[in-house]
Amino acid sequence: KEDGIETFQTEFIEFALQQGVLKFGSFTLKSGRESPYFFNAGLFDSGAALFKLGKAYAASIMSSELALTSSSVKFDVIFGPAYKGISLGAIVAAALYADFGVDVGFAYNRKEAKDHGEGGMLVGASMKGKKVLVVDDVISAGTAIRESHSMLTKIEAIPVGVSIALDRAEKRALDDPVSAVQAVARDLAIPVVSIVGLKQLFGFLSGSGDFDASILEAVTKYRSEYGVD
Ligand code: OMP
Repeated sequence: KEDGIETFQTEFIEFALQQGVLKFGSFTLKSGRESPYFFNAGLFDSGAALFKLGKAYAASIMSSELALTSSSVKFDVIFGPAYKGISLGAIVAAALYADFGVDVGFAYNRKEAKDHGEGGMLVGASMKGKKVLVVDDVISAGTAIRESHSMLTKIEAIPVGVSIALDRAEKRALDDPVSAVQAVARDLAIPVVSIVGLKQLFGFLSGSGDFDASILEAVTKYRSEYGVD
């Protein structure tokens, strides 16, 4: 660990750059903001990449308050919201077992109800009355995660945390004192654990020497406009 960044975090940023998951340029976000960087988790698109990604999520979860001991956790089931969260939730559940001996349930939802077969919107482990960890890719404004939370509450599951790869550490509105992730944690009263946040990402970029001054400038500007430390 150096400069407040853990080894698994540095490795994760290097890995995301190498995979082309983390890109610099000009991107329009779901919120409408123009961002100088974008994290496209869909480009973790091979067996090796998914294997490493699962390990990075598992490491971040086990080094957070979501871990009870070094081989047990505070949740019973992982929920992966459709679509992207489905594969993420599955690899995280498998990596928790492989690397830490933690065996939790896994469930996901469909976007459309099925009218035949087993029916229903949910697949996998039952979540009613169970402590649930939501696994997703990125939080910007926090819209997607709030939707998952209200769905879980409706089916009487107990959401106890959120695990994401990247916390963009952005305010929802310019006069917000807190980031969207901090607002989610406060409003839903659950921890949000990320593999990395914009702060670590920025520290990595500025310390590396591999990036154009223009990239650093654009990220610095974006961070001072929308970011929260
Ligand atoms: P919020 O619902 O605003 O928190 O946005 C989260 C979603 O935005 C993610 O699940 C992605 O679909 C998308 N996104 C990324 O994947 N990567 C980014 O770097 C930024 C976004 C985004 O549009 O904000």
